[in-house]
Amino acid sequence: MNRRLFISELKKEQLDGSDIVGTYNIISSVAMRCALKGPVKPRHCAHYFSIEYLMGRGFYNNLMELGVLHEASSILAEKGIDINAFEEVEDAALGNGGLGRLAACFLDSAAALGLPLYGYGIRYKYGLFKQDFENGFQKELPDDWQRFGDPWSIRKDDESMTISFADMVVTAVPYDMPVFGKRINILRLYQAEDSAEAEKISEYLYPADDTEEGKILRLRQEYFFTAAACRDIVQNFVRLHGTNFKNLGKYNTIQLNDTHPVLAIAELIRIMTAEYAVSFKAALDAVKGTFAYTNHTILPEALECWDMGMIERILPEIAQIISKIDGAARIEREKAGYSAAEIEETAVIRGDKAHMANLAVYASKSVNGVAKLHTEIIERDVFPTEYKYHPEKFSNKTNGVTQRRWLMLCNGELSSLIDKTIGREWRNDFTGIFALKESIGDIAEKFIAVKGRKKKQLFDYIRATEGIDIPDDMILYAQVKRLHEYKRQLMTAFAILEIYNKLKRGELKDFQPSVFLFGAKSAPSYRRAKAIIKFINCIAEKVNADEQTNGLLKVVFVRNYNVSYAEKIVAAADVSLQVSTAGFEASGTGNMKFMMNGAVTCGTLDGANIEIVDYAGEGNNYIFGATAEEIKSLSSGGYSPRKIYDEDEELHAVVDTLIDGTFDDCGTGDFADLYAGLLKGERLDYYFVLYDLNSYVETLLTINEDYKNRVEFAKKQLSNTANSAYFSSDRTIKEYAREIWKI
Ligand code: 26W
Repeated sequence: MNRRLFISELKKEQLDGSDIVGTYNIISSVAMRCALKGPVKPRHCAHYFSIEYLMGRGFYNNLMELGVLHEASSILAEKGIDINAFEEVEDAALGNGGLGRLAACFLDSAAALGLPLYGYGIRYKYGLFKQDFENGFQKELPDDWQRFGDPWSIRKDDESMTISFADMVVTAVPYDMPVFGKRINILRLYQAEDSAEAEKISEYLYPADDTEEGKILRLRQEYFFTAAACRDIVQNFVRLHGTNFKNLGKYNTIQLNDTHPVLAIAELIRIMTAEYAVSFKAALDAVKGTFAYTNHTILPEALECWDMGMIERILPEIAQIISKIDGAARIEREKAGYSAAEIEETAVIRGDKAHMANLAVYASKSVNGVAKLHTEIIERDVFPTEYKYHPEKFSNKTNGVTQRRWLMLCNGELSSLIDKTIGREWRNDFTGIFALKESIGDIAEKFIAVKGRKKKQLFDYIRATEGIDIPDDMILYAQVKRLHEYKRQLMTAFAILEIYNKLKRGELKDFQPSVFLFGAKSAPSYRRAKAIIKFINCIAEKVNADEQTNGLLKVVFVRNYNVSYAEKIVAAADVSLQVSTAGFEASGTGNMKFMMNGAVTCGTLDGANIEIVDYAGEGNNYIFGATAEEIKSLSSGGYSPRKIYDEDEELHAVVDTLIDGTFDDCGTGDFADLYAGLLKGERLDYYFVLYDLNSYVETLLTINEDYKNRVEFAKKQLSNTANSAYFSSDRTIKEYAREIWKI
């Protein structure tokens, strides 16, 4: 980046502080002009295929990565403009949550490490909906993120591609978004054009796939971007290496982010066989050396299976190739001695369904989970046969998050405290953060002041945007993540009610004032998740209004939780709530962001929580609840939530608030349905909410007790920061680059 050029260019601009949008576009465009020497794709690189990228706001992050955030801030100040004014600008929310945000962190880390990693995805016109609450219920509003312009992307008309479906032809127009770091990588997002029908393909993120046309639209999305990306990669390969596709995997790896881009496997074969006269066998071999697959969840509904009939209707050639792959796999496995049952269990096509995870596993050179426990589960339970015959394919790559956005950018105060304590080297190599360890006692008081400042900033923001007043000195517990039953926000709601009832009965002497903060969006079609949002909003209303206790206990559900909100919350939180049913959360990544910013984890032994506690120490975190092993054995029979409900009157009372009129679900019947999910029907309390509730409440009360010794508690918090290097996506990307991509 030519910083002098940026500074001299920016100074020439006429900036009008009252025109936030105009100024935002000018600054961003100047930065782009100065930064983009037009990075050349190297001969040997890795590609990341993801149907979502949760990039968040680019402005501050990009200026920071370009090393001009400070200069831009002072130039603007001279012109009477506060650089924080651009907080108005929307996030680029082209993703739902974990898997999409991970993709963004990976691109950031690869660029920072100087590794060539090129992202491919879809440029949705409307990203993840904006969330509002109406009478406590979630309302979805369209996210018109391009309203402020999109100065950080460059449209490349000359590199457009024609993508053919049986019933329509679509133009894929690439928009290149630079990813700044030691090298500049590119996130290439395709926009569908050429007809109203075509434009629908890139109009909305994840169409509601509970309808037939929703499913077809999603299938079109998955083929649309992967076909364009494959063609781009093949064109580059042929230009650099000719048409000897045996070498394709030597110079290119394509990392598949979950099952959504798996059609790329068939498409790449189609391109080689249809356009370069490569034999199916040779194309299949080339593909096997090129793809790598990451699994991000064991939830059955996420392991996509597509009707072959549906694929045949819009992508007949692809359907044919999938059938040929299925045939080749069956023959190969029979020769390798798989039993008939094993051949069926691992089949690419089972019945009339294309099993995308099995296709990915068969045709990839690498399969990885995203945390140690998750990888054990996919090896043992999800792909046991493939693991038995090809263990060398499987590996763990524990997730990570970029400390540049999730510590340096969002918590400048803690970052400068670290600078003053151990110098600035940790900013270039995050493993240096470990040096903080021996100074924890010396800087505990300073850390308390920093945490207090971040809390005050957050509470001021909440007061201004939510109209809710939170006293600065409250212990801040945060549970911010997508709303899903397995993440158990409902269990936190019950725990809060139990604590509230104990306070009302005067049982909790010297209780440290506490505030529970929730942030979560529910999928629009997910009834129970939306019911839990309403339930928590009812609890917040009741608890916050109770004069007898609201000096001690508050509940806040912030609206439209997104990446920028997360930046404020992770910096301010004292306690990170990570309470998923053990065995369900593949990894979690919010847990790592809180750890870096000096929060203790109150959590179950699930996903990366296990590794966080390993690194930061059991004594510096608060673990409770059933283990994955216990849950697995309890799930096979013998668990009676009704028994717990009948025998524990405090628990009974809080669960009954769902049906005893304490709270009003406005006649939707949603609360009764939550109650039924726990105590009626076939899958009783499927996520073991009642099983873990009491140990959860005990753990929260222990935290409250420990917090009384604020300095000792601060040392626990700081120990988490000092031991967080492993959870940087820099470490994760180094593992992918060394062990899978060989770049
Ligand atoms: C509606 C179909 C569907 C269902 C689930 C699509 C995608 C999913 C997954 C939950 C995708 C996802 O975001 N998984 C999350 O990936 C993160 C990054 O690896 C992990 O940290 C989270 O544990 C995992 O839930």
